[in-house]
Amino acid sequence: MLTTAQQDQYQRDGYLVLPDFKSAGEIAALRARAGVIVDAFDPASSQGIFTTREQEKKADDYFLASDNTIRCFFEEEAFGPDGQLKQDKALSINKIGHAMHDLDPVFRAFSADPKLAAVARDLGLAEAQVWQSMYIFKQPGIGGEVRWHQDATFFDTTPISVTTFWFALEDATLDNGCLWAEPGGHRGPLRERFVRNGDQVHVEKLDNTPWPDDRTAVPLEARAGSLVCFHGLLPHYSAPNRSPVSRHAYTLHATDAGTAYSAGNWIQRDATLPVRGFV
Ligand SMILES: O=C(O)CCC(=O)C(=O)O
Repeated sequence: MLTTAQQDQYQRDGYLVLPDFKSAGEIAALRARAGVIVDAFDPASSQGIFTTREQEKKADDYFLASDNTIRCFFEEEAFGPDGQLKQDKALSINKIGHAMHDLDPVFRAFSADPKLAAVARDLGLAEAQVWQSMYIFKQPGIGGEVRWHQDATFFDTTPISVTTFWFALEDATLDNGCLWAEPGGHRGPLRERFVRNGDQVHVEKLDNTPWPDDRTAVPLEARAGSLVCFHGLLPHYSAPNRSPVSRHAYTLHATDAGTAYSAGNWIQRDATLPVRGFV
């Protein structure tokens, strides 16, 4: 599936952009399905917002219970001082997560793609296991920043194998908050580990290497339909979206079955919902 040059580029930079990976039809189906999920979402049922300290525990619980379900999360800036949504619900959701790829037939159809399985193999995942899906809206005006991080923080395996598959569902540009990455940064250490113990989570500091300077980061602008693949150790972030245009994206996080998946990872699976691959 990938050329030797593309594989070399991935090894060198820690990421690879594959334009025109998904068709307009596939994207339209996923976007429509996300719209239906948001439509059905009752904001009153959610504490998935972080506005006050007392709400943090509830927000943590709401987040942790989304591991193997489908839940909507608000943008942090979705609410005004009166606690009311500042704009329509459909323009207030930050993301949907985290098991649509297994639980929703439309998301499953998008995610179970032999082409994707072939790319994963070429990137070193001999037997991919897909743990998480996220539909990220990056809403116009209020789309939240995602700070520098490494995805291996959340999906620890020995040896490290997590690989991110990020699909641009709209053009991702400098204006609407495209991804930024540190080329070659995947050769650095894992800085933090996000550890779950029952309904508690904490972040372990593993390494004091500072996050890259924003000035050395490169923007990963991507046309709708592009697939951006990146290594689990690659430091990356995305800026807030202050533009009038949304930046929808869909991501999948996969590890290799031949590695040891940490019991401390926040998403675990059992026989009721076994982890699956791309096909
Ligand atoms: O889409 C974004 O803005 C951030 C996504 C991301 O960091 C990830 O999928 O790991």
